[in-house]
Amino acid sequence: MVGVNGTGKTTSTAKLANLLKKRGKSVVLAAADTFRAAAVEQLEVWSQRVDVPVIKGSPNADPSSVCFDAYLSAVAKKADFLICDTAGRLHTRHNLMEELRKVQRVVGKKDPTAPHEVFLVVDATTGGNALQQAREFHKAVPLTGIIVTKLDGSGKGGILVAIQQELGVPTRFVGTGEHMEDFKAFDADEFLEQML
Ligand SMILES: Nc1nc2c(ncn2[C@@H]2O[C@H](COP(=O)(O)OP(=O)(O)OP(=O)(O)O)[C@@H](O)[C@H]2O)c(=O)[nH]1
Ligand SMILES: [Mg+2]
Repeated sequence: MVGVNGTGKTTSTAKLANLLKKRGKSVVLAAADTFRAAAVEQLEVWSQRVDVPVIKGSPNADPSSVCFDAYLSAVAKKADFLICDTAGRLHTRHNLMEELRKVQRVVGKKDPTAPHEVFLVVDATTGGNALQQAREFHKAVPLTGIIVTKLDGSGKGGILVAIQQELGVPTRFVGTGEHMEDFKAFDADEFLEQML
């Protein structure tokens, strides 16, 4: 999970874990936001609600090492999915975008096909800046999908159309509130109905 600050990465990580678990899949979470002290705790609280294990590192640990350890742990547990919650970062900050590339490289050492998905979490109320975010993140770590959050707010998420058109990155999930169940697979027809 990648994205700028406060878009809903941690919440979406937990919601997605919950969705997968309900479908009978086993999930492990990686607390790769080692930047903010409260971030690990936030993910831990969610993981208890969802009832999935969370792998964390020491404070200020390199996020790529947390993801690497989490990968090994997920494989040892024979988990179906590992979801890594990364720290919010501005798409204009080169060094922070490099950090994401490193996560990808390090996880890729064990499995060159990993990460199998990279989801950019965008806030529906952001408007046109979401396209710029998508461009920059896509350059750093090729995105496989978008999760659009806060569709329960004032934003309608029209920018998703531009992201799909320009970058070919499809929207995969939508967040429609702060609760665990406020999350579902993206439905283009339903989305269009709401836009019009
Ligand atoms: N209304 C609404 N609020 C949401 C949704 N998704 C997340 N939020 C709220 O947005 C705020 C930020 O969510 P987080 O999951 O902490 O966002 P984050 O991207 O992990 O933030 P950083 O790690 O600080 O970058 C929280 O108050 C969430 O409850 C959504 O779909 N709808
Ligand atoms: Mg977070």
